[in-house]
Amino acid sequence: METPWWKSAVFYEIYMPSFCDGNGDGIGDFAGIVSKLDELQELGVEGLWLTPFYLSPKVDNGYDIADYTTIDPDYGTMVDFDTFIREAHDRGFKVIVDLVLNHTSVEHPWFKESRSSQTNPKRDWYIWKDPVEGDVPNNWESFFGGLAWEYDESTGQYYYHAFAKEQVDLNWANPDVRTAMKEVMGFWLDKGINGFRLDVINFLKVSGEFLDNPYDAAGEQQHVHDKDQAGILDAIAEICAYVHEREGAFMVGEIGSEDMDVLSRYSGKGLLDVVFNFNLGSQETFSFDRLYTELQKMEEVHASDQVPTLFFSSHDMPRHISRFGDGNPELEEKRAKLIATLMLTAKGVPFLYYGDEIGMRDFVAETIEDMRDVQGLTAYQLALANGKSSEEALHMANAKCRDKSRTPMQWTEEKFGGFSDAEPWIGMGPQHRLLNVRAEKQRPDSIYQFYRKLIALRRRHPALYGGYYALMERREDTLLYVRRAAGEEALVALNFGAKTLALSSGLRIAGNPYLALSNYRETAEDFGSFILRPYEAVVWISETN
Ligand code: TEU
Ligand code: CA
Repeated sequence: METPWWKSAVFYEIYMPSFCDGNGDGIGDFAGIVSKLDELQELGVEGLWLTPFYLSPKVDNGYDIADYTTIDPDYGTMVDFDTFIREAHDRGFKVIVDLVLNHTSVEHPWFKESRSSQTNPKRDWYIWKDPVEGDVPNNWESFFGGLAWEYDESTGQYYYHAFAKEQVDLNWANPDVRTAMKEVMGFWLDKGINGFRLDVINFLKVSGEFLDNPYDAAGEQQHVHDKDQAGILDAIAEICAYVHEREGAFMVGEIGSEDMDVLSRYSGKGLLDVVFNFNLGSQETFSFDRLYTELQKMEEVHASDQVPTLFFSSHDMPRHISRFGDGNPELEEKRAKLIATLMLTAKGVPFLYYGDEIGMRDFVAETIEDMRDVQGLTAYQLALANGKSSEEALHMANAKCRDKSRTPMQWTEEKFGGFSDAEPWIGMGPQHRLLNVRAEKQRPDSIYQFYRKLIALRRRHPALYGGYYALMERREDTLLYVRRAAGEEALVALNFGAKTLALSSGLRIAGNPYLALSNYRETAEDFGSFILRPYEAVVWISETN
C-alpha cells in the first residue's frame, strides 16, 4: 500500500482573519491567501489547515457556524474559495478545513427552529433540559467560564453550551444530526479538499445521566461527564468511515486530554488518522524534564499503527517563543530553532503555526477595547461581576485571552506589516517592523531561513519523517534520537541547556556522518569530536549503503 501523503507532510495553520487581507478591509481572506501561496511554497510546507471560514456571526471567530456550506463574506465568495483550492492544488498543496461538528451558532437555522417550540422536529437536535428546582439542570461549567446552561424564556428550558452561550451543542445521539453532518462533509470533499481538522471532537457526547461534575483539590471542575463519554467512538467511527471512502482524505481530531491512554483511543484503524496531543507543546514555561517525559509517554502509548502530532503553538495557545522566552532575543531565537528541529525531525506529523517561522511574539491587550477573544472578554465580565477592579479584571482577562497569537502576519516592515493597507481587525504584534518575512529573508541566520533549510532537508531525507525512530537518551539537558530509513541514518542532538557538552563518546551512527544542519554559524564538522554548545541543535546524516 502506498504511504499516505500526510505521513510526510509539514502542515501549516492559517488563522483566516490574520494571514493576508486581499480587499483592504483589515480582515484576512481567500484572495489574500492566494496572493501568498508562492511564499508558502518557498517556505516548503505542504499541508494547509484553514481555520473556519463558513458563514458566522464570529462570536468565536468562526467556531460558531451559522451555515456550513456558505463562505463568510468577510473571507470572500464560493468563487474565491474554488480559486484558492485550484491555485493551492496547482502548487502541490493539500488543504484541510476546520470543521466544528460539536456545536453551531445560535444563528444557525437549525437552532432557530429548535428553539421555536418544545415540539419542533429539530428540538432534539440540541441538548435541552428542564430546570431543576427552578435552577440549572446541573453544575457543568463552560470552557470559557461560567455555567454551560442558558435559559430560554420562551420555551422554559435550558440549552447546553460547552463554550460561549452563542455556541450551542448539538445532540449527536440523534441520527439526523449525524446524517446532516455527513452531508456537510461530503459537500466539502466534493469541492476537492483533502481532509478535515475536527474541532473538539471528543465533546460530541455528554453523559445521558447529566450527573454533576466533581472538583479537584484546587476547586477546578473536572470534566468527567461532558467529554470522552461512552459511545463517542461509534460516532467518530461513523464519520471516519464516511470520509475515508474518499481516496487520501485525512482527518486530524482535536482532543484535549492529559491522559495519553484516552488520547490514543481516538486514532488508528477505522478512526481518526491522528489526534492533537497538547501535552507536549503546551507547557506554560519551558521544562526539559517535562518535554522528555512527554516524548517518552508518546513512545510508550502509541501503538505501531498510530502516529503522533507535533506542535508548540496554535490559535488557542500563546506562541512558544514568547512562552518559553526570557527577554534575551538571541537565546529566544536559538530555542525557537531547537523546537523547530524537534517538531520537524522527531516522530510525528508537524503542525507549524503561521508566524512562528519568523519568530512573531505574543500581543498583550493594553485596554479592554483592544481585546477581541471571547474567552478573554468572558473572563473580564466574570471578574467584574465578582467585584474586581477594571485593572484587575483586565489582568485576569489577559491570562485567558487568546489574542496573543492571533495578530496579523508580518510580511514587511510597513505600518500594518504588509498584511493590509487598512487598520487590521486586531492590533499588530510587537516588533513587527523587525520581525517580518521580508527582513528575515535578508538575514542568513534568521528563524525564517532556518525553517526553510530544515523543511527542505526533511523533504530530501525520508529518515527524518518516515521509518525507524528511537528516542535514544538524554544527557544533561540534551535530547538525542536516531532516525533511519532505507539507505540513510540520522542522528539529532538538541541541547536545551546552557552547558557545553562533549558528546562523541558512546554515540554511534552508521556510515560517514556529515553535519546537515546546525543553529550555530560555525560548527565542527567532525563527528568523532563533536561538541554541543548551549542551545545548539544539530542533525547528522549518513548514507548507509
Ligand atoms: O478549542 C477547544 C479548546 O479546548 C479551547 O477552547 C481551550 O479550551 C481554550 O482555548 C483554552 O485556552 C477549539 C478551537 O480550537 C477554539 O478556537 C474554539 O474556541 C473552541 O474549540 C470552540 O469551538
Ligand atoms: Ca479582507
